Amino acid sequence: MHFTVLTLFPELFPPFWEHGIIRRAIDGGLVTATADNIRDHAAGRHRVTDDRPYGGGCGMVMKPEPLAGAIRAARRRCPGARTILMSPQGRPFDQALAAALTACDGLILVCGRYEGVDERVCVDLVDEEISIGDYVLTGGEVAAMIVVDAVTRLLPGALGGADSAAEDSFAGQRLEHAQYTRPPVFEGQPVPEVLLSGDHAAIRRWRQESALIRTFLKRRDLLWERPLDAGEVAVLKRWCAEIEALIAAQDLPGPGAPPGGQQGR
Ligand code: 9D3
Repeated sequence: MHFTVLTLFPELFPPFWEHGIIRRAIDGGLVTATADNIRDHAAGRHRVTDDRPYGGGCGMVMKPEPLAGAIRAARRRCPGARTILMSPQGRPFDQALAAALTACDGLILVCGRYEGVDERVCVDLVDEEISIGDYVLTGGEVAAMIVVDAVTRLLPGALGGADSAAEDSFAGQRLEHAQYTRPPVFEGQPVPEVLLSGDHAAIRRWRQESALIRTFLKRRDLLWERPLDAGEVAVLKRWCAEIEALIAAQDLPGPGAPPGGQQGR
């Protein structure tokens, strides 16, 4: 995968891709990454890249010529690349879009600054516009880093075997189960006993339950996006039965006992 970022601030990028998994992907020949300065394609002694908007209004617009020059130069170097404009008007970026982009030969990520980009560049030279979410940034650079980051870790070989990207919880519309490492008790909080038991089937069941209940509490919307599997239905029925028993116990004189004994979670 060849990433080319077109930006007025290319110096932001080397610190980003010279570390961690992206660095390893570059060293391993899986990825190339360059950041080109759009200003290098601007004309005149002052290399101006912005201008006032036709029709008036505050703020500046990115001039089309430097952007077009930068995009065409990047395409000459990587003819198979897809040209993506980072833009608040773009398609919302998500895990499925990240996975789809791994099929590209290269990505040319165009970062806007100022109030926006001359529309004629978008129409002629951009294949797709991507937004990273409904909040306002100062430019597309951080958004481009997010796309490079999410796509790179999905490339076969980028994570190095053990941690398969296919196991990502977001790919399955579930949050991750709770995680623990040593020490066994931290500031009075113990690690759930089952995780120390060595009973791998019980640990798998506990993790599935933890993932499901955390998703129910933190991101209930995800549970409506794909059907529950049989194991998940069984977990919810058990919780449901216990909640109903708890409510029913309130109608009895005195405190009721939980049916399965106290099971802290
Ligand atoms: C006043 C109208 N603004 C649109 C919401 C103008 C404007 C603000 C900020 C135009 C561009 C920008 C800079 N943002 C990006 O370049 C950007 C972005 C974003 O702001 N949010 C989410 N995703 C992205 S991708 C690029």
